[in-house]
Amino acid sequence: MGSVITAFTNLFNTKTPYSICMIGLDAAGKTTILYQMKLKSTVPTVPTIGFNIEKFQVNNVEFSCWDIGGQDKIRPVWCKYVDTSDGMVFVTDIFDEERWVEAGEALKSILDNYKNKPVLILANKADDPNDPELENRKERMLKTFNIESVCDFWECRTVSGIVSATDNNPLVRLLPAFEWMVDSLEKTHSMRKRRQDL
Ligand SMILES: Nc1nc2c(ncn2[C@@H]2O[C@H](COP(=O)(O)OP(=O)(O)OP(=O)(O)O)[C@@H](O)[C@H]2O)c(=O)[nH]1
Ligand SMILES: [Mg+2]
Repeated sequence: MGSVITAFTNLFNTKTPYSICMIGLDAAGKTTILYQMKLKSTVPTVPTIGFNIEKFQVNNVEFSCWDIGGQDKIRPVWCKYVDTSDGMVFVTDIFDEERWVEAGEALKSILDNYKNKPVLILANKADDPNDPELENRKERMLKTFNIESVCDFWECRTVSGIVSATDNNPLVRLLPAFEWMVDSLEKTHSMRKRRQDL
């Protein structure tokens, strides 16, 4: 009975869904994160040829999340999905240093036409939250991306999409990252509304 009441309460408390788009190089971990958020478990994945779309909730806010394949032949269609989304999540492998330049260029090519919308960078595969080198690695990655020069509405969090020996609950870091997206979308939404009301 309790769970029926909770489900009913959640139904009426759910706010307008936001559409977000998750992009990033192939094998960065986008699909893994999508299903971790939706199913709260680690699922086996295959490379995404095209896209997946799923809904999940963060604090009663519903996200409709597009997960677009990252192989180079699919990247030209990213902008089509990004343009119609309220916010963008860029997933990158924090340990694949050899591909940071490629990832940064792919991100920049999208940001050229993407203004005033929040960008959440998930530095993924940071499986050990206590790794003392993580922050330094993140800073070096962002420096390679040269993010400051191309975007002023962004946040970067180190996360892991999987349950591992060093992280038995990836949602502990994933949830606050998506909460940043919720807050940012609500801010931009109310700013836009205020401008329309003027
Ligand atoms: N160690 C570790 N492996 C991960 C993590 N996230 C994903 N993986 C693994 O990385 C591989 C690629 O993950 P996917 O989620 O399919 O990557 P993707 O970004 O969706 O790739 P495309 O669909 O090709 O664009 C899989 O073997 C995952 O199990 C993580 O946080 N840590
Ligand atoms: Mg995928």
